Amino acid sequence: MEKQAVLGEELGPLSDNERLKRESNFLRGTITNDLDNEITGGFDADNFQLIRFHGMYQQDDRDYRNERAKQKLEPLHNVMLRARMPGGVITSKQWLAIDEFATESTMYGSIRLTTRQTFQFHGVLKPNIKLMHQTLNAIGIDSIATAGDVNRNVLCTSNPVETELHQQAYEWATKISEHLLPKTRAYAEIWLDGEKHESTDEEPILGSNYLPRKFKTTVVVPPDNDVDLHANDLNFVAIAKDGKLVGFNVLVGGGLAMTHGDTSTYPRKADEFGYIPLDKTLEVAAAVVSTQRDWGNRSNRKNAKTKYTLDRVGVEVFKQEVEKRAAVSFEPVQSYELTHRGDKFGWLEGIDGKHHLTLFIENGRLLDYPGKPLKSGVANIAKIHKGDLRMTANQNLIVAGVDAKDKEQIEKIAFESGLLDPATSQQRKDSMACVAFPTCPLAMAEAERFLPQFVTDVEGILEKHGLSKDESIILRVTGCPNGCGRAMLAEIGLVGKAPDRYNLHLGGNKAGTRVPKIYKENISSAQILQEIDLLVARWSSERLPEEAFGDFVIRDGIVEEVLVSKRDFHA
Ligand code: SRM
Ligand code: SF4
Repeated sequence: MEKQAVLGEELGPLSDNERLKRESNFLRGTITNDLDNEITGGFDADNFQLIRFHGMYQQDDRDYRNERAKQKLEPLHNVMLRARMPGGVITSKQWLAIDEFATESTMYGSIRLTTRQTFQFHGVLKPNIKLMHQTLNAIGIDSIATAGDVNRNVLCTSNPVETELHQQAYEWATKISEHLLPKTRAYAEIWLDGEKHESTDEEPILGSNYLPRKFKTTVVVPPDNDVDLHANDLNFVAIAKDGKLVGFNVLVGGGLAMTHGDTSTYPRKADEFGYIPLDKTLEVAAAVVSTQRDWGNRSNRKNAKTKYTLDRVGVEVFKQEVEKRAAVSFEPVQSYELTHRGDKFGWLEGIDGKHHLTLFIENGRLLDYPGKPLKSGVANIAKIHKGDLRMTANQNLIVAGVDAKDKEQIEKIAFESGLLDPATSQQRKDSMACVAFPTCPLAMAEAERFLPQFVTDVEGILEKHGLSKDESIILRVTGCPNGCGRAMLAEIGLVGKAPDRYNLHLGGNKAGTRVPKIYKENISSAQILQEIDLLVARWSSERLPEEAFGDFVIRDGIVEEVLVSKRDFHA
């Protein structure tokens, strides 16, 4: 490749992650040695990072960390696994197998649906790791590239059978995922005992040093923005003619993470590059990835994502490079509108006469709770369900493709296990949190465990100010500024700073096209509730007809609108 002034590896000394990728022999490292080492439950420094490219993170339960340290024991190392499920589609048979593995072979026994349309197992001890991969492989699931500096699980607007267009979009999400996958055989060799292929690997798209940082892709079917495209590096927005997919608008450079106190980091919306016909999709995907591969910052990982590359080199320059590499000219963006993000709960009939039941799963955590056996409920549905299941980017689950005659039985199981609860408010359905404590090593404040009671308190505030039960505010909590719960696209976003301390952001919109601005810094949950009480009182009495909370706080000048993320976000 011709040398560019903007090459990412020329921006300063390479980060240590670049060394370990280079020395890893295409992601193999010495993982197999560590697997055989029974003295520790963990992986050594480089392998600790390398297992991420195979879809796993080393963790320990933070509730017990101090206790074990006092007893002079090493932390109880285990791994979290994240599966690769483009578009979140999983069959009933696959579900029953993952349910059994979670029950029998994980410390927590749960299945956790994520904000990126897949599931995680938490608490897998070293002796069970190979068993886990082999169990998944036997049912056609892998965890390749669901973490690490690669293209992650490709999202697709949920409920693809609603129209033919959704089905086509889902097929593209799968194709893009396959196209951008690492080609190394390391995964099969290490976890599936595959044959060794010494130094035959080539990575034509990702490169031998893989990407500078994680990379995220979506396929979106407007007007639904359930996948929150502005959180993603690369987005394909479906454009249809007569109900058939003809091409995509391409948007590049979204991302939500930031670091407290570091103004060189910020959430950023994706930029519109233009429209492409369908047959250029894979070329454009590869060209965006390879441009970011070559130009992304390989010195400072805090500024390494595509959003920062775009701001460093300029959107036009990046776009022209993509055009050159993909041999395509972006046409003007075709008209589209994003209006909402929530899932459509309850039953929905598809074009093919099949029925789809969307279940609300609080925080995406499937476990058997006293009087609410949620996880068994889904397993019992899977035992009789002939269609498939779909995980949504809002951490919910769709029982898809149900025949009319099976509806009653499925609904009965859902009611009896607490998966369908008529008392669930719209506010709860529109609230979401990341995992945070006890498993996330980066958590600064509670999120998943904090959300249920917090929502109850917010429900009380809405009721007190006379808002109807159908009204809600998109409320998201994220235990640190990495933003996994996508608080940086919420109407009210809480970003963890320390135990029971959060930054309070206001002003996102229903469509997910506006980043909320900081309103109060480092306050307790009790103070946040007081603030919400005051704000909801004003919203309820002063708003325009149908005006959403996020729109009201901006119109009323309570916070300023974030127009250009970097400049306005920190101003
Ligand atoms: Fe995330 C790191 C959980 C979606 C931005 N994320 C983590 C880790 C793996 C912590 C770590 O690095 O050790 C968390 C594991 C917690 C646990 O115990 O399970 C974690 N992220 C999650 C999940 C499970 C949250 C959830 O409640 O569902 C989501 C899994 C998605 C998936 O299936 O692939 C998840 N993470 C997100 C999102 C939202 C999205 O993609 O739509 C974001 C913000 C969007 C973005 O990328 O800008 C996000 N996670 C991060 C970051 C910050 C990246 C950055 O640009 O700096 C980190 C930390 C890092 O990469 O250094 C992170
Ligand atoms: Fe962990 Fe922070 Fe992500 Fe929450 S936002 S899961 S606390 S990394």
